[in-house]
Amino acid sequence: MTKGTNDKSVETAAAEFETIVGEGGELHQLAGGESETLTTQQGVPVADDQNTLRIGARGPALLEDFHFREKIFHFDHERIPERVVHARGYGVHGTFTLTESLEEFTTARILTEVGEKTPMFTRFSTVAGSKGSFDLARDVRGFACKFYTKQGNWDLVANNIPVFFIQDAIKFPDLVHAAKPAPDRNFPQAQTAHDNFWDFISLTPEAMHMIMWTMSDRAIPRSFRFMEGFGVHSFRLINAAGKSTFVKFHFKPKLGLQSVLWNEAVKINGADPDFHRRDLWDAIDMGTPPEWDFGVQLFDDEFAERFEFDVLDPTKIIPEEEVPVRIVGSFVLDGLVDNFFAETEQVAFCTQNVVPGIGFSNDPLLQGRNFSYLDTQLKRLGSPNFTHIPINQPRGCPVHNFQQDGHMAMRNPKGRANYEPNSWGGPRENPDTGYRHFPAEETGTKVQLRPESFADHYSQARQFFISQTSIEQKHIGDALVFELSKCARLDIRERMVGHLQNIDAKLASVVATGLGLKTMPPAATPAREPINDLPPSDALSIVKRGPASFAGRKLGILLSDGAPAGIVNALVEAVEALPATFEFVTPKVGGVTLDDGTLAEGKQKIDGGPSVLYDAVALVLSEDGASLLARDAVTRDFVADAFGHCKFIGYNAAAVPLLRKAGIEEGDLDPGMMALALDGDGAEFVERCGQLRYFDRELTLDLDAAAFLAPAE
Ligand code: HDE
Repeated sequence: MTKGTNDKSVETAAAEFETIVGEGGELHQLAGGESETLTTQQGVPVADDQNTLRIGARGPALLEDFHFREKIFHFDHERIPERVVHARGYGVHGTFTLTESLEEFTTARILTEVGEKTPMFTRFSTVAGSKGSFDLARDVRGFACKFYTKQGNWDLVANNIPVFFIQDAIKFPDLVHAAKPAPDRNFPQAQTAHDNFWDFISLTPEAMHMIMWTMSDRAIPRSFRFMEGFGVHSFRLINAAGKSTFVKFHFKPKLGLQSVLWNEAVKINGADPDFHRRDLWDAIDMGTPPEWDFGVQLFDDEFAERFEFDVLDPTKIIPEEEVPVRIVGSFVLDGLVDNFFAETEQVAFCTQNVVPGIGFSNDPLLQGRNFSYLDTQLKRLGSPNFTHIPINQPRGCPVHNFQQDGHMAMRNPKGRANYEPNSWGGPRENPDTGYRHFPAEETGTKVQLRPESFADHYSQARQFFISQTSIEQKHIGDALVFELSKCARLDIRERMVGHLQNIDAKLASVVATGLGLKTMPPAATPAREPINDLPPSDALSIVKRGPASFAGRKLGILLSDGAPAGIVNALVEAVEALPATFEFVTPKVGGVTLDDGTLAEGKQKIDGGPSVLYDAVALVLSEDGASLLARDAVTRDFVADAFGHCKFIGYNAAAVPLLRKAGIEEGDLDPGMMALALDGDGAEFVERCGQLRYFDRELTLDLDAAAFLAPAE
């Protein structure tokens, strides 16, 4: 740390001040309530930050006011271009630990040194929305990781879905243009439920597998903490003997998988547009940081030859049942950023950032990405020296080279020589430890041609669909009906149903019925006949990989004055033991007085704490409280939504009138509803909440379920 100004002569409200400039150039606050003296960027103490310099109290401003000029100048230039995709993101720090060595396959130290801890930074994101869009858009989530290894930075720029929409990078601008707001009207924002997107998709059969994923609940995750991550492409691991093994990377959340319902997502976006980032912040802040297992699927050329699909095709997975995911490490994300802009906004990922022992396959999408990421950073961060920004600097190893100058250079090489080889000294290449590209043999003619082995567009889409539980299949159907109902053009809707017929007859018929199509459109002509008997894979279902308990989730406890303290305490105790969290939702944020006289402080006033913010709810009321709240429309919505979203609902006897006013009659009570009569019921209720939701309820509540429940034609 170097000290900046320290001038005690200026008369300010706080006499003590000190500006401490850290090594990274950051300004620090003084601890302990002392205030620093405000200074200009030049370090000059500021005497008045409330009024500009002018002639007379009501006169014109003076150019001489350098502090005002500098302050406004800097403010005017605060914005940088947002990312062209993945603009809305949230980054946190963490640590990767290796538990099993992959020395047999790679020289990458991060994958060979068991027990070694590697610092990392992860940025989660949505793809289509702008920086200020809402968190629960139906969208792919970015899961980009930068590992600061001892051999340099390794970026694994992953998503929460293991396949992609397109097979060739040249289609990326078209895909993104089609998904983002239309160029004339500049809407809709952060959603794919519009003509342009489905127009492009319906004309792009290779997208069908990805569409199954994005229409599934994977695209509306409950939290970043409950998501898987996938490197998508086949990469290479290269060992000391120069042998290459193909690899696909996987992250598996220790909390299990979980998503919300679509109707819930829509409402969360209104109630808390920052739902995901707040959730991550809170989890880390409360000392319950999320963790993931880190796994690899390893396979060789021989497997690649015999696998039904091309391992270079990014619209295909390799089912875990065929090549198991080998867990070789884990990572915990437990560090909040000090400053969002400095870290999350300025972090620059690049698929080409690999370390010795890790290499690329010929996946055409990966090859295109390798070009795009470096390019985009220059536009966004404005200088080739973005690697000098602290969040992008390697941490585990030194950096020595003769790259110099350019805008904002922070790190020019010292000494006389700025070239190599030279006779003055300085860094030289190292054939032993330096990065070596895998010497793959390639021959052929220059062509612009999609390989024949990429021609199957429906088989894995079907495999994904049949791997889902029936409620998840219903959600896929619902999502397609919702999205396509927002398309004004009938031909687009029909074209999509034509594709669905090649995936699953039942799905096609449910969607056709849901769209009110009078006749079934003709099936799309497949480029290659689909394989219809791929076995289902349990790994593809969220419900089958759901959480084992309520740990990491949140209970909303609705309280009124006079609510029984015994039941409340039992719930709180059961939740905290997991650990999970709870919030008291009260008529006024000041809280309520329980029947034992204790004050239960409200975290949310009922109007700002709808049940969509919680994984499960408990209604613990006094008789007076229940009859009062039963008159309140917002409170009724709280209950009706929790019921409609298949949540587990605990209630004490006094709360029954509120249930009735929310439309829940005696006959509607199901195993997802639990009476809390005794103090001990709290633990049993929280145990029951360990299941994701009581999904059976959905079939009785949704008119569209009729088409879904009908036998296939
Ligand atoms: Fe990206 N992508 N992408 N992408 N991508 C970007 O880079 C691109 C693709 C992914 O939090 C951009 O720095 C092309 C697949 C994530 O900062 C840009 C293609 C996957 C992030 C870019 C793809 C991803 C990006 C925009 C097709 C999953 C956010 C800003 C060939 C494996 C990184 C930036 C962050 C960001 C290009 C396809 C993941 C423009 C050309 C497949 C997680 O460079």
